[in-house]
Amino acid sequence: MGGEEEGGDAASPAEGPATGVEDRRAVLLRRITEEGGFAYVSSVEKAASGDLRAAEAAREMAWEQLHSGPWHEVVDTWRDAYAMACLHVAELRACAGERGEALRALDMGIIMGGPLLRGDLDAIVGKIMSDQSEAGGSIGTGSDCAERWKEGISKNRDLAEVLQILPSKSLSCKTIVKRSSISLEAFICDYFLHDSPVIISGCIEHWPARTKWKDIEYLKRIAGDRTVPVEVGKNYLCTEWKQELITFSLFLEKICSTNCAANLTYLAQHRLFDQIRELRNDIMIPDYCFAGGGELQSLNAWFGPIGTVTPLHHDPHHNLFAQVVGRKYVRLYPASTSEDLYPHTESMLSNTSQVDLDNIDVKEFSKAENLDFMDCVLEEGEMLYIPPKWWHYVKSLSTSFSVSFWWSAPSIPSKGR
Ligand SMILES: O=C(O)CCC(=O)C(=O)O
Repeated sequence: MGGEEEGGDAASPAEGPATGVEDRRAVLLRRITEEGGFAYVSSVEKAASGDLRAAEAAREMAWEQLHSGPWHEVVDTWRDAYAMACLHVAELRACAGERGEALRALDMGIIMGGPLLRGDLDAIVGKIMSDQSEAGGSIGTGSDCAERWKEGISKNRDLAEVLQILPSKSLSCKTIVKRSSISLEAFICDYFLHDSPVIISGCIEHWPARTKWKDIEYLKRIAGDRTVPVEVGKNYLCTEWKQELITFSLFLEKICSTNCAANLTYLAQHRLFDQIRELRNDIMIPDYCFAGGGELQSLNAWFGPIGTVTPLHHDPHHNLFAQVVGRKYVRLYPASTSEDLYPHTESMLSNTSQVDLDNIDVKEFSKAENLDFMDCVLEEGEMLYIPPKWWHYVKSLSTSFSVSFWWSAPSIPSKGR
């Protein structure tokens, strides 16, 4: 995994290595001064001598900088500045016994902040979490929620029921090949080099996640008080769709109480395992992700109730998509069909199709209607290999927790079949 998590030394060579937390903070304050952030620096200096209001003010100033333009244009210095202000807020809140507020500030620093102070944020999270477990753990789940949770992950709808909630023509064309625990060599020769999708079963039985993530009390205990980003709404193309930051406990309750598509809460494409180390320990990186001698780019969590939809889109990386809890329907179209899938024209959405598979407008998108695709119900314990640029649409058929492993590999001419 990338060094960005370690909060290591990001000082420029001229500044020399900044090894301790005080050094890192001093280097950063110098850079912020160079950026003209005098008011921020003055607030942080007051925060360092115990002034919580000044710490909050510094955090607010850095937050404004993060939102002053497109995210990719925000300079690392201000992302690091945001993390530093979060650290001050968290330290002062923790001293005042406000554990929940302190954890929230730390998670905000982890999610939105830069890499320089990442190790420092993680260290304080670790300390607060271990103090809590010594003091006696978290609040239990109400029996209603526990019942609904069990039903959500265990109820297996039959095919007729499943077909009712899937796009038309689902499971009627070509299904994706399924192989059991194949060797890395077979994966490379038969699928990876041919840009060919495959379902691999029997490879993640030993992951602690397979049992632990079905236990709502376990999830609450290790992550309940942590703040996570979630998506709310039918899917990211809908106008009422929004993103929120909520505690993991509240998110689990929302999974138990979800009953309408417009209100779905989905923890989607989030680097949860960089943020919550205990969850990272429950999974392993499959050897298949080293195919092509490339580099692992990211591990993302996809966790939500029945009915979540990720609209038809493609990604630039190889993807091994592990279905850890529950089942999902996945539909794939080869990269070569791009033109017939009417990608959005604005750059932010150019990897997403305008075609709504749940309700195809055949007049406007006539070429999409009769395109060949491959699909499957990805069952618990299976992994699906999605080659780069292949279009995919995903719908959950139960409460579902999946992990995607994205990796890049030097481009190797694909061998068509
Ligand atoms: O599970 C989902 O909802 C979508 C997964 C996905 O798009 C991906 O792994 O790239």
